Amino acid sequence: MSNPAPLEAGALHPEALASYWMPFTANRQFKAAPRMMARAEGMHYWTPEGRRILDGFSGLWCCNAGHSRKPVVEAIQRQAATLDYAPAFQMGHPLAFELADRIAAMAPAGLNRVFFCNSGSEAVDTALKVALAYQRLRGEGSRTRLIGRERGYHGVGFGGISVGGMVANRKMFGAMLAGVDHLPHTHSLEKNAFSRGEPEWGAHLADELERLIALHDASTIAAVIVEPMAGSTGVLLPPRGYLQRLREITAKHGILLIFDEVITAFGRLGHAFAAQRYGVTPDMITFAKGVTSGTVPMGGVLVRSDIHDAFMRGPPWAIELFHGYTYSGHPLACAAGIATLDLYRDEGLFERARAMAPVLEDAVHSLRASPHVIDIRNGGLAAAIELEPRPGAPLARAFDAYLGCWERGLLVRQAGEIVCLAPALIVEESQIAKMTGTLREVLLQLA
Ligand code: PXG
Repeated sequence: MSNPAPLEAGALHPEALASYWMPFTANRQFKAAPRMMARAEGMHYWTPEGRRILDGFSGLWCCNAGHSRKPVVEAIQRQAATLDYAPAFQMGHPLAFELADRIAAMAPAGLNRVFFCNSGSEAVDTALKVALAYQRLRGEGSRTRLIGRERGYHGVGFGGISVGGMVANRKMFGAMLAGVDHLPHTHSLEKNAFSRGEPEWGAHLADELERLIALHDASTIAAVIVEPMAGSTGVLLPPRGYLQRLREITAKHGILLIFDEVITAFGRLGHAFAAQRYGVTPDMITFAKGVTSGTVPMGGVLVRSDIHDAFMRGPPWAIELFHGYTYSGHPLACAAGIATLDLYRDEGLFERARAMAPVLEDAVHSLRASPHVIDIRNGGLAAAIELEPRPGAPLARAFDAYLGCWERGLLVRQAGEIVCLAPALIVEESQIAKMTGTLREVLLQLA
């Protein structure tokens, strides 16, 4: 891989730095010492100064096939020059149908209708709306309640933050959706610290759904939404048997089960979908990120065919679902998606993720004796190292670890007091060793 000539550094004047209000960012800290990316290829980024950064986080959990892969780049270029945009409502273009069909073919049996949108947040709001509308169409219109989970992340729309369970994402934004309740999260340092893969303890936490049903009555509950593996909150693997229990309870009470697979779909856990890894089939699956390997924004919802079919009524000219986005099934996203799925298949990347998972597991668990480490968790190509908070300075230690890695040429991600790794599925053993080697060095020097 060639090291490109340094780009012009410092080309931005201070007003340009000020103009952009950055998302989920410490804006003042960033603008005092910007961390910019200029170029990417395979497992690496390059900064404008030409410094090479090993990407330990697939961008933000999304570039699962590695960066700027030629077949994907070329497909996007070709598509932009051929059909830049087609109206998404009352019109189509063939690639959207082809991609939907490809995704349906990879999904668990029965989940074979695909609604497209542009992000994980939109996918979640779409799934919640379909759940409410479906319950109404089948004569269960009193089922308006939605159940999420503590520490869940379902994006930043009002639906997603309502069912989500991360306090900082919720507390500033008023009452949100009415009629939402939450299951308890499944994290227990006491019971499960340093588990390898899915922890032994915690399946009984799914029974809390029975308690919520006893409180609210099943006739008021439309759907339960969970991430099969909670990502943003710092990689919480499902306790063994937990998802099966959720499936049994929801099925028994006529409640839809939605898996939010924005992070877990497309290889992160070594399968097309986490539903397949765990052998549990939900009623809907949300996806985004990896579907285009992060190259063009795209999200979507996989829906059970009979749920979809319940909408197909009324005169033939009637619009069946009053929902959609200008950019649903955007041609560039569809071209990128098809080329990405080809890469996953042709390079056997999901199998590769399964093969590399034990390498990552051993590597991260070797950090157990490093200073400040109070838990290490892993599943597929995702791992988390939880640090003891610095007394009197919450989040500072993990942020320093993040900056220390950046200074040493490694991109990781901070989630609260947790440092996360989620390399692309093309990662090499030596690169995993470099990631944990850098982390070991950084941990040793942390205050
Ligand atoms: N659901 C889940 C499970 C997610 O992880 C979203 C919905 C929202 O997707 P959009 O495309 O609207 O951002 C996500 C996004 C992190 C991190 O560091 C995680 C996400 C996004 C950015 C950073 O863990 N997840």
